[in-house]
Amino acid sequence: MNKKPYYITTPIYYSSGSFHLGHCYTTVICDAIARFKRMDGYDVFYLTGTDEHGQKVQQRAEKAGVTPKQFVDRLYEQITALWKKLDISYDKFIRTTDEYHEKTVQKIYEKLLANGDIYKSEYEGMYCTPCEAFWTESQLKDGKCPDCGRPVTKQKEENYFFRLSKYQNRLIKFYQENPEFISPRSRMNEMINNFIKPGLKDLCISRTTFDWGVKLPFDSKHVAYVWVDALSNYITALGYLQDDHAKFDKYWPADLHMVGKEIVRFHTVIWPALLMALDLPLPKKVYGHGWLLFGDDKMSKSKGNVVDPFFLADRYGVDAIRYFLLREIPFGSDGAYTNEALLVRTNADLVNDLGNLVSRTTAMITQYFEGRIPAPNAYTQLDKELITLCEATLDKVRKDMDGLSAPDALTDIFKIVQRANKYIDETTPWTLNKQGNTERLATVMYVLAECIRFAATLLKPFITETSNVIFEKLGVNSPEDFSEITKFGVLKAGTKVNKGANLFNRIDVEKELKALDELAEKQNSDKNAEQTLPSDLIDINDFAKVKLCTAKVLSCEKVAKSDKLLAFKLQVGDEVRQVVSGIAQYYQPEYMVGKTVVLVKNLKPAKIRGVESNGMILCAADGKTVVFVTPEKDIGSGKEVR
Ligand code: ME8
Repeated sequence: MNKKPYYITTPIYYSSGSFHLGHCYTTVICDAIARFKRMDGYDVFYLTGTDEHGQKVQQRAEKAGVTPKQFVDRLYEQITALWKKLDISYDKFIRTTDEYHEKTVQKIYEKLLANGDIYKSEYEGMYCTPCEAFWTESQLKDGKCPDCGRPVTKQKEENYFFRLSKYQNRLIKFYQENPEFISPRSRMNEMINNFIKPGLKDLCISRTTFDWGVKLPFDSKHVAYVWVDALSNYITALGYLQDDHAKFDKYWPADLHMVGKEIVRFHTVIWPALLMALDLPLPKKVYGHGWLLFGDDKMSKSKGNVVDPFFLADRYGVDAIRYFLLREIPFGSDGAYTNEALLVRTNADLVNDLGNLVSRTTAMITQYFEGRIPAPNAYTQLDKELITLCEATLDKVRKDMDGLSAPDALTDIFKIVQRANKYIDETTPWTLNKQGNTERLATVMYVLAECIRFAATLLKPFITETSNVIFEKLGVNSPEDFSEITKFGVLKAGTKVNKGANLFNRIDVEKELKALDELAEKQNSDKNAEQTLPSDLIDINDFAKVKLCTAKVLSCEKVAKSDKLLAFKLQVGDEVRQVVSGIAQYYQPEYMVGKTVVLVKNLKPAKIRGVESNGMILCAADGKTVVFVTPEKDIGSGKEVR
């Protein structure tokens, strides 16, 4: 059977700083959607990547003393390690420095030019470098960037422009005909009122003030505007305008561009207009999710309030983090991160509800039925209530996920878990055991094991590791799709369960919060201590690499055809060494004979003016003169200096 294609994208991440928990939000949500759709029978293509060009990257690289490419390579390593840690199942990772992408961006510019959508003109505007965005005076907030609140600079350039204004009416018509295109709905009004109604201005789509970007094929003094470069990734990754465009033919238009609310404007105004100009179909939906806040502020590197996802995942497990991001924040709105919220949520849902259900059930099957799932007998009305709930949940979760609401989906899945826990209290299996009512006890155990199987199957897209562990405990293979959760009664009687360790360990919230505070305090004081140190300091291990010792000058002569160089024969303990030193202007050779000098002993040998030199004589210099360094008393040659 031919599966229906489903193309989902995250934004491509800026490669100009490190990555924090806020960044993980978009990616984890898309991952859950992608995994859900795959299990639900779709042929999914999930794209993510990095946005590696632009002035910001160039500036940061300069500051770090590396080339822009070296700089973005480092961040690429970091982000792919992060996605691996968080078990992100992307099908492709695109980098805007990939050659195929750069070439295709050039072709896109050529196409826009050929279609008359690009023209050259002078531009003056207020530019926010961190956001790589031009603003008009009226769009500024208190004279600053309306998105990030940082100062903007006036920039004037002769540039190429995209005829964005030409697409204004077509855009409005498209929004009207596709009311689901911008979601949630509130963001649609925001776009129309703030950007479209005041009138769309043509867009400056080239830059000359820096060169870390895609060169325009028709004018190599200009590089492509990063947003055109970046937005194009959604089609270049599929092979658009390339020899192999099978994926483009299959997956475009995208089913879903998931983006943070601050970049909805780029995705719902500029991107569709560019696609119209390229005569391509438009994506089906752009969803602008809310922000993960820290305190009242957006979590962001520049605000210095970031939470390190590596640290959290190592400390609490990847699924605790995935679960928190997917469950805690009402989808579409902003949500605050606090350590306490994470710990409380983990304890309540993962330890108490899910962990307890699985450990109680596997323990009871182990105790009462020698670890083998028993065959059920006649179902009671109570059992049927649970069976109906299980069989109805996939449809509910599917609806939740169609609305892209992971919190609702998880709430519905956990209804099975909570109902099953309550069922244990209602049926009191320990009493049935005492009464010797094995028949009823067997049915209760079977119902519980099936409830767990339903819940674990549905949880697979969300908490990937844990659901696999649950299947190991149930003694069955982890399913690839949802085909076996339409009907109750799939588990085979006699299957051997493995109780094993707890899924999650209970966290002592108060103690843990204190420990986290102490860790944060220590980190801050370490950071402050680091900040007060000059950046060129080395530590003792660096110094220990340099081996210094005393040496006695046996002979000294001028190096032929050189005004500056003297060649020394030095006694270094038992060894005699030849060393060349540039002090001929300051010392006569005969003066040096018999003197004790300090030698860098482990310098790699070098040939200076054809003379081999094995070490370096230490000297002090003040710009006018040079003097050699000598021990205060005679101590002999070959003695360590430290
Ligand atoms: O915008 N809470 O990249 P980016 C929730 N390169 N989401 C957050 C967040 C927070 N505190 N901080 C960041 C870019 N994000 C461009 C995209 S696409 C053609 C180019 C989300 O690295 C942010 O909303 O700044 C966005 O969805 C993603 O992280 C990447 O942001």
